[in-house]
Amino acid sequence: MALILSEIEGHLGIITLNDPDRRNCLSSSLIEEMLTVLDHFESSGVWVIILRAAAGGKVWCAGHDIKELRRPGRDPLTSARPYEYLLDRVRTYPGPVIAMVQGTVWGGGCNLVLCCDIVIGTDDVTFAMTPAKIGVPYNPANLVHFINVLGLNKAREMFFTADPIRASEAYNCGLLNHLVPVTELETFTRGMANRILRNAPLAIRALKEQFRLLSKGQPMDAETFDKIQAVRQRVFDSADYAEGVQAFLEKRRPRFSGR
Ligand code: YXS
Repeated sequence: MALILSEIEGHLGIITLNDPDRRNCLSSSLIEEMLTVLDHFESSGVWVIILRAAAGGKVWCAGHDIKELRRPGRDPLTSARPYEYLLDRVRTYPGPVIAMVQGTVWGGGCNLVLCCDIVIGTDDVTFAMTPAKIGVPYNPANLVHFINVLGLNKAREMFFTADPIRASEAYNCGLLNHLVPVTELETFTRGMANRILRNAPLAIRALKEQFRLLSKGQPMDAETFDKIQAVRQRVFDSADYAEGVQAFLEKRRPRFSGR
């Protein structure tokens, strides 16, 4: 079964996450399929994309495939990983990507949503950032997006508590552009995609690239980069990171020791 479904309607492309058994977690095979679809969309003249999950699932995306996370002692979030490449592909796709979300969104799934240009969700949607729950050393390149969108304090709360943010909260802090009833989600999202499609694609492409470049973090000096890497390495070398992953595999609560 395909983990990603795709359709093209004129200049509109639709991508559907379709691995409900594994709660649409971002396995390397799902990512590979999605990258293939994005390449196909680009070469087929798709100007606007809607990214959604197959109807009926309670989980929109369960985040990284925890079973594929690199073992302790290795950075689990290096930029060479296919996941980082996917985020970059979504951010730099030459046209807006609209996330159409319902249900729960976890960890790397939240980051994927944040990389989209517009986010439309229903009132049952929740977003949870989970690295602290698993013991993962989050990386600065991705943290910047959360700070940009949520603001520093809300981002801190979301990461420190790992509590899910409800739809109304996500709307109030700007993570969701629109909050719509579930029965109107598809019509509303398609309506917006069609309004964008009536506008000049080259102008929109240039706008998207400018928004991306203007919202990047400040350049980082070598000393700051080294300090951040050292802080993160302490985490991925830790017994707690090993415990976080092991607890997920054993379907139990992790017992963190701070070592
Ligand atoms: O037991 P089987 O083989 O059927 O598989 C189960 C789960 O193991 C699998 N699954 C996952 N496998 C790998 N990675 C995942 N993230 C993942 N999530 C789920 O799917 C099968 C069904 O899961 P189950 O029985 O737990 O479903 P449920 O409906 O009772 O609960 C759904 C969830 C989403 C609440 C639950 O599966 C869950 O808590 N998943 C993990 C959510 C999470 O913590 N995601 C963050 C992943 S780590 C990440 O994204 C970054 C590293 S970070 O955190 O830094 O951003």
